[in-house]
Amino acid sequence: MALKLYYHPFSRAANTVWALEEVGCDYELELVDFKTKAHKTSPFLQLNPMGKLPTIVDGEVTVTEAAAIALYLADRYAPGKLAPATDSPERGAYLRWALYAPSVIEPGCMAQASQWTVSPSSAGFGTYTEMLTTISQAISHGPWLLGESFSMADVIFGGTLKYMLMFNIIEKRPEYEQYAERLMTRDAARKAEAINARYREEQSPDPS
Ligand SMILES: N[C@@H](CCC(=O)N[C@@H](CS)C(=O)NCC(=O)O)C(=O)O
Repeated sequence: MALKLYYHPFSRAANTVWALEEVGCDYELELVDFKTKAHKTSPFLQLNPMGKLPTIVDGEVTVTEAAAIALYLADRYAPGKLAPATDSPERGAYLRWALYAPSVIEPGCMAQASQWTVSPSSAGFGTYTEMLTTISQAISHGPWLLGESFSMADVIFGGTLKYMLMFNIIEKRPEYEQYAERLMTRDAARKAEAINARYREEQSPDPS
């Protein structure tokens, strides 16, 4: 049975399509109807009690959380190619930047956009300025986060950065935009974009 991605084109699952195209495994998309709130009722809630996308089911394995899904796909279907081996010296940087996206970039941008007042020493995402500088440094050794080797960390970190740029919720630094353009030179990124664009023509964003 092919891996199933619970999907909506106006969701983080769009980036998971890119991750799937990168690893090249067989998969099918299960379009979740946001209008009827299918993701907030059973049976979907049994897969993901958060009622959120993306969620994948791969045989007996269910994985939620966009970054975890992408890391799972790389380890399972492209080890040593899109995921450095566990004993590789690149493994630390790989995990660092892959997890920096959901743990710092996402909440850091959200905090900035929503004017949250939090103590930067207590909040794990620090200050907005520190985050911007760290992103600039991470992509400065390029073309990719691990230098010459493209990895799933670029799909996770880069996909998050592209989203923040697209929705104007992060400063548009030239190096960010150049990195986002480089990401779109990947065949898998372009193929995913074509799939997502096709679905977007037929669907509207989450009405809530
Ligand atoms: N932490 C989750 C966030 C998932 C998430 O918030 N997904 C949104 C779409 S981008 C969603 O499913 N929203 C529907 C809802 O909560 O009603 C992840 O990284 O996968």
